[in-house]
Amino acid sequence: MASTQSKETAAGNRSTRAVALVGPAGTGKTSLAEALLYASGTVRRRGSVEAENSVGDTSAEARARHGSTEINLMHFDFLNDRYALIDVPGGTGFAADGLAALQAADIALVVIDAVPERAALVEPMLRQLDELDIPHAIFVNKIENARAGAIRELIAQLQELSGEPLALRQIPIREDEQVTGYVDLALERAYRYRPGEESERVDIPSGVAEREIEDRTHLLETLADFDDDLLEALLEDETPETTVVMADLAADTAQNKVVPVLLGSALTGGGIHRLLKLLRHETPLPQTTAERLGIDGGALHVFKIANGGTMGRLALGRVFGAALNEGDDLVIGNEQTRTGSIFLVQGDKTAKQPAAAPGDVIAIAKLDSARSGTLIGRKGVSDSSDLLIEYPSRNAAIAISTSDRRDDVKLSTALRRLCEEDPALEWMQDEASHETILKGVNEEHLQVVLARLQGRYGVKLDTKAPSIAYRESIRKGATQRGRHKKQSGGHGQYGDVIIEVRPLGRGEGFEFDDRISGGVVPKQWIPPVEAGIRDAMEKGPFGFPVVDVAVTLIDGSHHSVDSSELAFRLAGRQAMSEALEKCAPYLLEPVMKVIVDAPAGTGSKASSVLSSRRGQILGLGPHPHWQRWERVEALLPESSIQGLDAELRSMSHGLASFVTEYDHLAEVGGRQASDVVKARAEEMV
Ligand SMILES: Nc1nc2c(ncn2[C@@H]2O[C@H](COP(=O)(O)OP(=O)(O)OP(=O)(O)O)[C@@H](O)[C@H]2O)c(=O)[nH]1
Ligand SMILES: [Mg+2]
Repeated sequence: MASTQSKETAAGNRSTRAVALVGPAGTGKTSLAEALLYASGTVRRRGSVEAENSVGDTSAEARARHGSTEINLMHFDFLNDRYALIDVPGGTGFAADGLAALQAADIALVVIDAVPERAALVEPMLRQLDELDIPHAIFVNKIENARAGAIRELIAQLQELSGEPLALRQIPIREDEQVTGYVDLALERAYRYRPGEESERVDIPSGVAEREIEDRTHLLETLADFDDDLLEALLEDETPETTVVMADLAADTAQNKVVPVLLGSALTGGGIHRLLKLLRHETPLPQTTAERLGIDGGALHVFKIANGGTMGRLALGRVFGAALNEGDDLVIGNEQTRTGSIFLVQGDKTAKQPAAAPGDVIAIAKLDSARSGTLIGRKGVSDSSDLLIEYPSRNAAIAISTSDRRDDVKLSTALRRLCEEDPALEWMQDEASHETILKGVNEEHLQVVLARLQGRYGVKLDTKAPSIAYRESIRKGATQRGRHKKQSGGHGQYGDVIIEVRPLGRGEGFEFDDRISGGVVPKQWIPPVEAGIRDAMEKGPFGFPVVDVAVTLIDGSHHSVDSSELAFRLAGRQAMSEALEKCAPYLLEPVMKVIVDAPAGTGSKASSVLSSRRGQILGLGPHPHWQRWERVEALLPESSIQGLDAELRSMSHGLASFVTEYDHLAEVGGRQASDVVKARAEEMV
């Protein structure tokens, strides 16, 4: 079955297969991409992330981190087929960059460490691949360092986490505490790694013979679950043909029924050739992926807008259906547009092409109305549509301002471009605090965004923690007169009001009415009195906006010449400011509802973290949908969210995550309140 796929593509109907490299941070995805480019003869020298000369991770931020901060696109040819690589960052703050691209891949390679203790890290990705129904294989990297027994333990753990049965394809051969080769369980052949070269075939060492039989039997039984003929053969004790086993593996992987597991090393090149062969035989064609995505009639799946390179704005995407030529008519929404210049991308290098083959992953210039997460249609053939992509919640925020005010315009242009290329990033102008707020997935994400703002756009920035939206309210009522009177030659100013202030229930806001009779405050000056009262409420006695009060204008007086709108506004403001001081004001803080998802066994630790941050735990129990996970719900002051992400992750091997939403305002008292009020007073000086 797999070989027919390749023949079809070789016979002129050439199409490119797209492979997404995913998995936890630092497992070696970018290194593996490098190893694949090298093994396929695409690059002559194998660069490395450590030496900062890899094809991927070329941005200043990725180089500095020695880890990916955005997706890397690469491609290579192997035995007359073309493969596109989409290398997705593993870091939690950056993984969202690959979400839209991952959906367009024909297969995902989940790259993991050969360390059983870290198996749990891969669970969220396995779950996501299952939800999206993306065929995938697992590549156990850094195999040269695997300790004895590691693979056996790792497979047992992974099987618990995987929705589909695993098909372990290889078992390690060890010599002197080192993994030096493997036995291929499907082919029943042994190979010894040769650094930088294809592995050489050797005899199956006697030491692994017993395990080979056991694991091969398990592999065959797994495949037999989906193949009645094979099942029959096994029951009859017949040895199945290798071609049958290989065809089953290819078909079952492509349909996401089984998950093959391969071993190797991106560093030494061990197992890479075997991996290339798996990609050749097991990766479905783009037509299959188009069906999975419901793409009819061909389209361009745009998964990212890139503004960072030397080419200006580029739409990165994958071609489905027929080939795409420069100048072809496309449809985005109701709009028609033409395909601009087409480029193949190799890390930070772009090569112009007259046309893109089906399945190619390309960059297109001048597709101004293209957005990431869009399926662009072809004129007269297909419509465009938007993809549903769930981006992670933005749990970190920072307030930024330009060090030099002249950079303000540059800053807003840069922010617009950065948010366009990174949907996990958001910026807003906070109306109450007048701060420019950047919101990102976590602190690390924001740090990289700041580095990009300064490095790529040359904007020098000052940063601080965003202000918390404290409010104040009153405990009791008061009656207060406010008189604004000025006699300074010519026209004087005169406004005089008496107001009654009383507290309202939480969330009732502000009410104003009047009981003026006989026109002591003429009608046209009552709205200015209300405006003055509202002015005073912008900064109450503690310096924060006042909420939940009612005010009645009960009396006052005016002057036939000197009274004016302004005079009454100032009188209203003065009366309200003085009244509030007498009304026993108190401080309110925003409280958020927080939902934490944590791996089983860490839920109670997560709730202690929340309690220690003044959280009120609402519940701790099993996760409603995910096995082996727990969910903690709590109410937590907004001021306690800062740093929560890092703390929760550090107690859960990086796995716990949370979402928040505004819940209510709650009274703050004691030391806490006086600290806030003091800080506010200093800020207002
Ligand atoms: N020993 C050993 N080290 C490896 C191997 N592959 C990668 N590394 C090292 O692991 C580290 C991380 O490699 P990367 O390729 O950057 O990992 P990544 O998965 O792309 O990481 P993120 O982009 O942060 O998700 C680097 O120091 C690599 O040199 C391997 O096969 N063996
Ligand atoms: Mg990487």
